[in-house]
Amino acid sequence: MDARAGAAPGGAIAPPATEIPLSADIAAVRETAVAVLRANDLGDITRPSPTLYPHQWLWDSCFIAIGLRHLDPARAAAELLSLLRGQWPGGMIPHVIFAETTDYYHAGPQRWRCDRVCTTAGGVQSTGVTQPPMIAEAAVRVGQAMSREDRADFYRRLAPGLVRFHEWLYRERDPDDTGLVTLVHSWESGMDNTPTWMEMTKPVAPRAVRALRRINGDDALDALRRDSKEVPPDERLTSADLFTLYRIVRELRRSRYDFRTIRSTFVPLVQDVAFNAILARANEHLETIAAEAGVRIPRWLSRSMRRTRAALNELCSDGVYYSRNFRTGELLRHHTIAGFLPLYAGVVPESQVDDMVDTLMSPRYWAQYGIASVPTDDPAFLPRCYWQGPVWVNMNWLIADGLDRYGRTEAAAAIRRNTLDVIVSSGSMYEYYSPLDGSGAGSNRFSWTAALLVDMLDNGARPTSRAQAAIPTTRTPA
Ligand code: 2M8
Repeated sequence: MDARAGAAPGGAIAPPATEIPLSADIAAVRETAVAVLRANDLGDITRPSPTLYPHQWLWDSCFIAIGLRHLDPARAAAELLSLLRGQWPGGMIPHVIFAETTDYYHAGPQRWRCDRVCTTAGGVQSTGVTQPPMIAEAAVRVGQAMSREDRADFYRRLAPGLVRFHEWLYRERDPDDTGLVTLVHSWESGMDNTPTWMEMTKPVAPRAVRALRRINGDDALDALRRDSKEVPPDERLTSADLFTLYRIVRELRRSRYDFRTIRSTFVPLVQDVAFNAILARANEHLETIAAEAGVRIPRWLSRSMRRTRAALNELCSDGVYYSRNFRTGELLRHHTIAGFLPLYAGVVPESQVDDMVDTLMSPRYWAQYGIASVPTDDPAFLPRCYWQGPVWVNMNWLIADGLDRYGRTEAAAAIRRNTLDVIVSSGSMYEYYSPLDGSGAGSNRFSWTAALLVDMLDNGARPTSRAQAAIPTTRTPA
């Protein structure tokens, strides 16, 4: 069942910030956020963080554009249009478009070698997989901040590539017309080491990793990695998991990044619930953008897009949404933040919404600071480890947006307030935060945290006075 009829219309910009003035302290935190965005700006792309992530990431750029629209709508539009530079002739928009920099990234072009094995954008180096299709959402948000003429021009430039991207998603990744697209790597989900994906990847670990695991010697691998130089290793995924992800990239490369070939390899294939929920919402926005730009959506694509909404509900069991193993059809029964994204898509039947909100607001997910990416009582929960427990600002933003459209505006406001509390009391733009004590973890000076803070503040959300009292007097410089 589709609950859209009961949901409030989405996408409208909330009351302008000018209606609710910022206190000096909050204005200073906002300035820190703006400084982070400026420092990470490489011209028409923004890197997620200055050290750990020196290139352009697909969904990062979308969240970044959502914040940048408040500062400079034209620059925000450029951020999204720049994603098309990396679009492959078949339509895929890669998850990372490599910038011209010598800065080290652990999964750089040499790991992918895309232009040696298949036809890529040419002249632009990228990875061979994609990421959650947030572009249409971001484009609509940016469009709302533009004049009618500027928006029409922006949409005309974006729409043809965006339609080709959605065509690619269905043609290449849903060849059986299930309505759900299939992912070939956890990096495509954006939630790299979430327990769902780790369950799928563990069995395909490289032989050496499996041997070391048997003798509890996985730590020996730590010396071989460089991504944990900026961030303590226990805030990242384990070395064993990382080397397994590298192995999967090798296999994808051998398959020339072609789904029909990948299907016949050992690569784990997942119909990821969060990715498909984001796609369902993106499809709605795509229709708006294409109509305004005068670009036609092929009939077959419209049919596929419609199927996604219904198919998402096949992923629900006893009121919980899960990802599904594409090969076996089994639900991957891990409770994680991904299971709440159907609220963002607006596909959760009205009768189920309050139960989901109660779960979200229960101490399992909402400890001191919500919302934990893995429930706090789950054996896999680690409060400061990446996608295995920490609070992520983008997840909170998406869920709050969905709740607004369901008319659960109080719950949405509580999530935003709580998100602002956690950022504001740290005083810095961390990649993620512990749900237990609000301490920042991962990379500091992280762009989407900064951008979404600006977006929430400029749309009128405010932290509590408790958080304002906790603002540290010395902040990490941007
Ligand atoms: C993280 O993922 C990258 C690989 O894509 C990495 O760890 O190197 C994830 O949190 C992902 O969602 C995010 O887009 C990326 C850049 O912020 O970092």
